[in-house]
Amino acid sequence: MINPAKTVLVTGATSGFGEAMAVKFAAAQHRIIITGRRAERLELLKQRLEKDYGVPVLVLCFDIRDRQACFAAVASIPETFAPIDILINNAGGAWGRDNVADANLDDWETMLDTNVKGLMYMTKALLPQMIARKQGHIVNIGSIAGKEPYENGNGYNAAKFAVEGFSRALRIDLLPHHIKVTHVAPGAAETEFSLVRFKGDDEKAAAVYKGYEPLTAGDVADVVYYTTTLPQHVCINDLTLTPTAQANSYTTYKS
Ligand code: NDP
Ligand code: 8X3
Repeated sequence: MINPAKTVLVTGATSGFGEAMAVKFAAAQHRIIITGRRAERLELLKQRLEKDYGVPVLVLCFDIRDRQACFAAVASIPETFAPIDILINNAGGAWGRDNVADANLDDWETMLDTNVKGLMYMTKALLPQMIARKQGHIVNIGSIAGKEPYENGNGYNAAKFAVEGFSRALRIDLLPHHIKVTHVAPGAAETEFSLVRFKGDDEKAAAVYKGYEPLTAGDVADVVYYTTTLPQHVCINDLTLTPTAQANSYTTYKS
């Protein structure tokens, strides 16, 4: 556990990694701010965290693609949750998996708006308070898709390469402010990710995780949590984690 309790803002907490990270940090007795578009899920998670761990939980329901909404949400955070110590930019996903010739431009825009621009808006909105305190930690969830491109990954590859590029640039610019920046690049993890990517096609989504043991959202949450527990003078800049069966974004050993 990190002492004393901190405030952790997790974007995209209505499912998958974000939900698991909210649980992990709440279990460690931190104040939690959870965001996403699905209000009912956020409310249920808030009730669960408050009941199970007795920590204060704030819900901010908004679309991360909306620049004004991001800044308004951050401005609405009450004193009891300020300042934010850890920002976990997790909201995102893939939409479509088509050859570049057939790829849908709306999918590309959704991926760039969500994974990249939303992450940049949230970072910009929260930076002033971190800079004022010369303290803070920003964890950006990229992907192995941002390390090595793969067939039909095009728009998602571009978005996640941008996440790593922005994270590395942030790390440099924030050095004088003593703010940590950690880029985390997970491999295949079974969440709602593939269901979103294949637009609700259960069979296609399930096939992604057949023949090997994928990561769970809990595995990713454990690793992200670890990156936030190190002494102030230690920063993990870049961390890749994959299932043991997966070597990189295009090589997985399946039985
Ligand atoms: P999920 O689909 O389970 O979760 C995605 C989260 O992002 C949801 O909470 C969703 O909330 C939120 N989100 C999506 N679009 C928006 C939006 N426009 N505004 C606000 N929130 C949004 O997927 P994962 O948990 O797997 O993914 C989390 C992150 O990890 C993503 O950035 C993904 O790219 C990345 N990743 C996933 C991997 C995997 O294999 N699963 C591997 C590597 C990286 P809501 O829909 O309620 O708005
Ligand atoms: C999600 C992992 O390999 O489907 O970022 O791109 S992958």
